[in-house]
Amino acid sequence: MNKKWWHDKVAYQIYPKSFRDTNGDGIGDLKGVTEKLDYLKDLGIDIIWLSPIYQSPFVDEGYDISDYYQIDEAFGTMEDFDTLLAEAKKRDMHILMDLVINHCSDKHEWFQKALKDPEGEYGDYFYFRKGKDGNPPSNYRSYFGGSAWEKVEGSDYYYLHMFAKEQPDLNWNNEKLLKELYDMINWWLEKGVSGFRIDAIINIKKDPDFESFEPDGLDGLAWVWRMVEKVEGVGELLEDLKKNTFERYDAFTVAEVFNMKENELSQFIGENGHFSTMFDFSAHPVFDKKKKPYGSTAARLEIMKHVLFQSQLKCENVGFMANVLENHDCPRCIDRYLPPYAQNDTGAKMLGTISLLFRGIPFLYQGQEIGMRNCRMESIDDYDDIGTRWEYQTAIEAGATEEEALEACYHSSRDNARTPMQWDDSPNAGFTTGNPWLKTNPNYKEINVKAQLQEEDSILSYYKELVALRRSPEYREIFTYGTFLPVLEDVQGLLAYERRLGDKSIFVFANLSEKEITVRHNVLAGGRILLNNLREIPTGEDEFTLKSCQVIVAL
Ligand code: TEU
Ligand code: CA
Repeated sequence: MNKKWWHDKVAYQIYPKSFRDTNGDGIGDLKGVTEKLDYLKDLGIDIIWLSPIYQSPFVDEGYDISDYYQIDEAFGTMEDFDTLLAEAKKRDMHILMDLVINHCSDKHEWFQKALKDPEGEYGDYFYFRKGKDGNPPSNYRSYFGGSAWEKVEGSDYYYLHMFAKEQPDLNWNNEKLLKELYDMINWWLEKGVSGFRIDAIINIKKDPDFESFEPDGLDGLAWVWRMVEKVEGVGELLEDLKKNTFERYDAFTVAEVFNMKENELSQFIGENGHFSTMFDFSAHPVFDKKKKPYGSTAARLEIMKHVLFQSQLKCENVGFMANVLENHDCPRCIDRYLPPYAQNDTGAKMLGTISLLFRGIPFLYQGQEIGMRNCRMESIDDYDDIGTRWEYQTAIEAGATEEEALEACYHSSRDNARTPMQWDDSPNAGFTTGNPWLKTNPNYKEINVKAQLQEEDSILSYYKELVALRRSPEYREIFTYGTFLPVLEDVQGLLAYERRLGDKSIFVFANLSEKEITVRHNVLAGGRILLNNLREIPTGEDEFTLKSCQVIVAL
């Protein structure tokens, strides 16, 4: 395998709106990101992915872009961005932009022109179709609920939006549009960004017939991803995209891909893949609480183990996946993945260790390193997220009480990850001196960066050690290029694996269960423990004991 500059890097996602506000308007900004670069450097971060900072009406928090060449004024200016780039470079850190090119904002100039003349030049940048017998062209339900077709007032046309109606889908069959997108991407690469996180990219290929599907809900609609799963040929579009942009700059790309077809992995990642890497979301459905068959959270953890192992093995000879526990679309990982007995510092450290030492590119999400938690909101008005609002409304319409609907949001809302970053115990967690755009989690007095920097046993101190171990000159190679081998996979409640390179091996043993576990393995016979999330030190020649949620890394 040819070595690439990004193979051994550790990445961190920033959600700029909630990271650090420097001018008191309650909205995080680019100056705030620059201010915290040293903090991130100290944590061991090499690559920073910024969620969208382009000009946007913020219907979907920046994932609706109205000008790809402008920084939204809420975040600052292009000069602020250039400063951030330069300061990052000085520290040998890389910046990734978020590339949202499946759709743009309805306020984008292209769409404004298209609306005036759906049959004209710009109309073909989008998908305008005539309705059928007074109904939309097909029965697709958008990702955020409701029809994926929006009627153009005063005409027979509808336009396609797989996400919100303010996010019209771009027509990737239009060569002129592609040229505009490629030029834009290259413009950012010329500027010095190291690559992109690529949003919702699997959706760019449409079935031109827009066939309806058997309804899968009482609304008579079918999820639009049914079309994505069925249609062929996304690969050609992705290759063309890569050849005309990323490849020319040796850029790093990490794709957000749901609904990939079986056996296509080698086309997506690896030496000749469309992307450098893509997020490993294989454990996602296991924690979807609506999917009952998986049972209790403890049972789900056990299933997660097998699913993630499968995924590790599948990509072994193909390429690198990007390992994530959190992002801006998910609840916090402690609340989401861990059973009540593990929802504590020990459990958080265990999860982090498992994820960061897997083979692949680790991605941390802001606040994960201090164990930030889901946030309770008083009413639906405290929520901002468009997806949450729809879920709440649907629950109410289905007969849930307000309390029940809010409880569901508390567990699943994307806003759980979007509350302000907790820097210290001053008002609003040191995020802003003004009114934060989204409520600050009241637990910031206990959970914040400042306190954890001072505390040797904190989650943050542990993450620093963990990242340092992964990046250390001694072990960097093995954690990057070592193969992944499951260890004692059939032992219930134990998650263990080996990373092996040449004649060197490192083992990770984690006790997922509530009870102590005796591990029949001789790693500690003459072996050495490199990392341990508890003070209790396991010993034993042929076997050793791990407390509940204890994890050790041993050599
Ligand atoms: O997410 C794509 C996507 O499929 C999500 O909508 C996902 O289904 C949902 O968040 C699960 O809760 C990306 C971005 O990450 C997301 O923030 C955007 O809203 C979306 O694209 C549209 O750009
Ligand atoms: Ca601000």
